[in-house]
Amino acid sequence: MGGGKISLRSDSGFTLAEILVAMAVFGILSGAVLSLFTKNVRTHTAQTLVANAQQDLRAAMMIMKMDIRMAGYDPGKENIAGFINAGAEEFRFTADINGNGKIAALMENGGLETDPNEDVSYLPYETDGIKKVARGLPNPNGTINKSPLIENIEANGLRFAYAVNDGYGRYLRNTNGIVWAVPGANGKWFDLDVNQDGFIDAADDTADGTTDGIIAGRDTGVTVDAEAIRGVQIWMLVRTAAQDPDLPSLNQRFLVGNRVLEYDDRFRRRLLTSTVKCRNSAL
Ligand SMILES: [Ca+2]
Ligand SMILES: [Ca+2]
Ligand SMILES: [Ca+2]
Repeated sequence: MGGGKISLRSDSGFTLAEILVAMAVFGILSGAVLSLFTKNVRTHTAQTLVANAQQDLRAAMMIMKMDIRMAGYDPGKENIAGFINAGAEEFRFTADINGNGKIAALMENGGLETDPNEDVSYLPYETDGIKKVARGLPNPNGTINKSPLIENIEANGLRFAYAVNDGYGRYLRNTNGIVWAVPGANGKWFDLDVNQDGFIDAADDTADGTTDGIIAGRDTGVTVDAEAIRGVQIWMLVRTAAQDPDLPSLNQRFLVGNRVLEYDDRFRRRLLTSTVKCRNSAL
């Protein structure tokens, strides 16, 4: 090594043993890096799926709430707008949004009004094996045209309950506050807080006499009248588009309106609940 130069060449070369050791070390390192990379990608994918589900859920709830706030909107006081179908699983309402004294669904000439958003339905449906929530608008032929609001909703994962007028101009209450009710088979509102402890939960499923995942409710004796609805509570339960293989099988339980839904699988789920006071609420 003369002249201060460092030779980059080695005259001796590598022995076979050195090469094998180098290859082994490289193999171990790259394996570790690859495994870390794969794990990161999988975690990232799982997080993306959850983030997507969450985002879709919030957007769907926002649209639904905007619609429901308008339910019964009747600027001309023609007494033409309100709830048409207020069920535990779906509902349909009208609002005279353009203030012309008519509702789209009531047009007698077979046509629709300029603003079809005056007659809106929310209901679950399924296409291509994917469960969805539809925002439905009427067709001129009387059928409902369903547009997907959100996908990957669980079976029974869309639920509604109602705060109603007690017949004396006040909210229907139980010992713990405002009643959240669903229509019962006998034409009466049924309070979902069956055991009257201030919460709607799995105990109410049992308190109705049968632990079957369905909260039958407590008969309030107040007759179902769509005009009596003052507020709506909405539950939506979605799952991610794919299972997460890294997730241990989870026992998950959710209270979704009048349902207690249980799962034992590798889907991640998100539940969103919200209440809306109807715009034309007299209370
Ligand atoms: Ca109108
Ligand atoms: Ca309860
Ligand atoms: Ca039950």
